[in-house]
Amino acid sequence: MTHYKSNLRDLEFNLFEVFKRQDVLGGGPFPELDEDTARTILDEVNRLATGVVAESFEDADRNPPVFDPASGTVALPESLKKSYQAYMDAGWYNLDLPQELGGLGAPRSLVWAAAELVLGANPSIHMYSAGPGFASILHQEGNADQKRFAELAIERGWGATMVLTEPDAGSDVGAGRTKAVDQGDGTWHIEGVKRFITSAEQDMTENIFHLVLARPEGAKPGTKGLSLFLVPKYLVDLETGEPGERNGAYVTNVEHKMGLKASTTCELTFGAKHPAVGYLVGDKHDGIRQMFLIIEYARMMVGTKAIATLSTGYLNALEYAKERKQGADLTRMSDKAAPRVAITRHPDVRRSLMTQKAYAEALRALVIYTATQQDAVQIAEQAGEEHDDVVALNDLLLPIVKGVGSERSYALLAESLQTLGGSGYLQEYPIEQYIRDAKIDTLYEGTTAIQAQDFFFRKIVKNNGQAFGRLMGEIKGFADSEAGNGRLKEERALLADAAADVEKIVEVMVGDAMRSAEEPRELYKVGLNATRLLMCVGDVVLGWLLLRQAEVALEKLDGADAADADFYTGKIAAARFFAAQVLPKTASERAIAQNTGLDLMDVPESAF
Ligand code: ST9
Ligand code: FAD
Repeated sequence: MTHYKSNLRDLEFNLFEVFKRQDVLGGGPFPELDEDTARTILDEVNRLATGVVAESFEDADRNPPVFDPASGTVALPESLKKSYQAYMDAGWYNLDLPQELGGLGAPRSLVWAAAELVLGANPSIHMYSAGPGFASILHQEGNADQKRFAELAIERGWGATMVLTEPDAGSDVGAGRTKAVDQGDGTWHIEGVKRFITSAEQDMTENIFHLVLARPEGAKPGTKGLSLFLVPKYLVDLETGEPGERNGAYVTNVEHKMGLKASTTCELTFGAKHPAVGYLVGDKHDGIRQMFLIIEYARMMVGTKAIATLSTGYLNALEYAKERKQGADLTRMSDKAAPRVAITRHPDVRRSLMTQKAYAEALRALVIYTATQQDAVQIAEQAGEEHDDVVALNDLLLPIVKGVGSERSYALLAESLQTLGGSGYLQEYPIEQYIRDAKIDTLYEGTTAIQAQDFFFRKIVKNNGQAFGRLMGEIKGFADSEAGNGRLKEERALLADAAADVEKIVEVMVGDAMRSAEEPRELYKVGLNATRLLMCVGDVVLGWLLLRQAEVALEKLDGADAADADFYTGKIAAARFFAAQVLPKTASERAIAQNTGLDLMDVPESAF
């Protein structure tokens, strides 16, 4: 038994009962992957995840990687290496690689369902195993030599990193000072110091390649002056594939962190000892666009990691609550001889457990729903059909997956811990580690504030509200429909009210943004409300997805066997609970947004 409690039943419910992935499997770009094969893959990944992958989760936290400053190397704990090797040997990193690179080219809905299992079991294993994925982006964007490099990287199992952050360039990537000097022979020398680089050193792969944003001498300021360079740890003979000379990119520090300790977070120094040779990706200066191909994937990964952790946190809490007896039933509180009951009988524990369940399952549905947009992109690309609409919807959903997924999961993991009382605080149970490991999800790959601004300015305003309008149209259409056949009527009304609230918040913010053309300070109001909007839209989307699940569950409840009946009853209960207890909160958020003034911006810093 490991710490990890997966929820394969719910993943399959989303894939096959709600989002009907069997309709896209077996055809189009996925001719060889039918529903049975997809279920077998998930079973197998689940077996690995709950077994050997999860096995090193605690040990690698208590005995984290050790950095040797003299050699700039890191020794990972043996337990983690075993989990990594078993996962790589099983080959499931291949799921989303394109077929031309030896992958399965599976639909993204299946890819992210499988990813949830690994990310919930041991997130650093998923991150260390990202080399082939990075290589596929290099293959897509690179020149002929870089394509060859990418093929070698996959064949030989090299690790990889994404390298943006510097001490003075975190959220503000465009402030980066790392320099690229053209050597005139097709190579560049990279000079500078990057920090917080995940997986930049480890002792599990024969090579590591860094994808680095650096500014060519004389290039313009900001993100648009950055170019993307391939900087391998060891230079490679492209004919033989053998790593040769050590390149001048060295890890000069490994951070000591709150959680996610198994994953190395490194300072990476270029060109201090000897030149760090880099190759301009695709021979063109288009770095920020190229890097965002990786960032978009990584943001989806971070959101999925967060919700996977909440789900196992909830299931651990639930198991404990069913066993733990404490106190009498509330209705017999004055009867000192009344039998002691399991804490699941206490209304407040039920409130907490159902909040955890509703969010964990709604967020899982959000990940799979978003992934179905990515399936649609894969299908349209193969058919050569126009697919701008689906891309825009996927883009709109990404900050919700990342921003809302990470914030809600972190907050609710505290509820999971609370369910265990004082025991939750002990390392005997996994929840304190879940909380420490999940905090990073609100921070890296763009903090929540950055997700919120991306959501409003880029995904709503720059898109002229088109994707947002379509999403809200679908939600309002559902609210007005007969979904649930009369049995979800009140919940649909609550959804309609909440949808109207978020539309009003957007209207207020667009008004503020427009007025800022005349009065620049009005833009502060947008900044004050951006995270509020993201979280409110998140709740509306989550409420809608739970009600869609409840609609399916209501249809299937009659005639279901005992286990399924419990599952579907839980679905309906979670949707009703969320509609009644969470959705009405958008009304007060709307009132706050409408009343937002500039007072806060006028408070002197010295008064804080
Ligand atoms: C990090 C890593 O934190 C943590 C974990 C690592 C784990 C590694 C494993 C991950 C797996 C990866 C697998 C590989 C892939 C597998 C594939 C499988 C087949 N969307 O608004 P502007 C672009 S890393 C798309 O003016 P500013 C766009 O090109 C560190 N593109 O921005 C745009 O031009 P245009 C993470 C976007 O004011 C251009 O940027 N750090 C988007 O110059 C400029 O846009 C961060 O995330 C977007 N949403 O800069 C930094 N947004 O407009 C957070 C921008 O012409 N900070 N572009 O199209 C930000 O995001 C800032 O908002 C900023 C602002 C830097 C973009
Ligand atoms: P800052 O940008 O200084 O932000 C500080 C605070 O100010 C935050 O609350 C932020 O939301 C807020 N803030 C900043 N700017 C604004 C604004 N314009 N509007 C509103 N609020 C704002 N980077 C990589 O390149 N590669 C990696 O592999 C990688 N892995 C990481 C792993 C770990 C464990 C950690 C901790 C970080 C990692 N990072 C990586 C860096 C990570 O992406 C950054 O930490 C993150 O983008 C935030 O930057 P910062 O830490 O400099 O915070």
